[in-house]
Amino acid sequence: MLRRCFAIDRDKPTSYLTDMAIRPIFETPDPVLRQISKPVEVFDDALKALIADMFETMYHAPGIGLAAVQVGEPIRLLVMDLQEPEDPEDEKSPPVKEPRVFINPEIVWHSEMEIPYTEGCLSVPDQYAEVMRPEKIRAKWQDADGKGYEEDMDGLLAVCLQHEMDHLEGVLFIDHLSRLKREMVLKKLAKVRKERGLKAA
Ligand code: K1U
Ligand code: ZN
Repeated sequence: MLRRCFAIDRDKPTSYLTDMAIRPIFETPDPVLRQISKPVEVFDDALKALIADMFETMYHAPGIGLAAVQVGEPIRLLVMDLQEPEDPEDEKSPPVKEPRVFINPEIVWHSEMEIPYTEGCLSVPDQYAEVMRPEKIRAKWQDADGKGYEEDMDGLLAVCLQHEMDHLEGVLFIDHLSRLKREMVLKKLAKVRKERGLKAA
């Protein structure tokens, strides 16, 4: 079910922000997640409305990233907000909101050096596992108006962008695990789902 809500500033002439919705997130093993997403060619209000819905959906989940295909739209669009604590020394300090949109993203360079990070995914709910990825990347992308950007990234920003870009190729973080680890994660997921089903009954 979609929850409709109003924009914060009702006087703003941004019609696509006035009727944002939390969309259902597709979960593994749904074949929707295995599609190859198509490039975005039209930067219109419908695209901006989808972006607004994706932020609403990501913050509600909650998550730090979301690819359009996860809400059933196989286009090369993803949103992110790492929501890192204001004070890096104090995990409990309020998160800094930094919403970012990446359209038609490409990795133009990556380091040889790979690092591990314990990843999660809203399409593999409540499961976490260590994935190795290049430590540093240089990415280029477009914003919601089609303007181009290029940036060097590392840390969680680089990890999350690579994870979200995998979604555009129909790849999930569990695909990076050994068969044994992947089966363990999927078994745990099935157990959690069964328990939740029993609790809901
Ligand atoms: O489903 C997704 O693609 C979103 C995913 C992004 C991600 C997380 C960790 C490493 C790489 C990519 C998530 O947001 S999972 C949930 C999560 O990590 C989180 C949720 C709330 C607060 C902080 C983190
Ligand atoms: Zn994911």
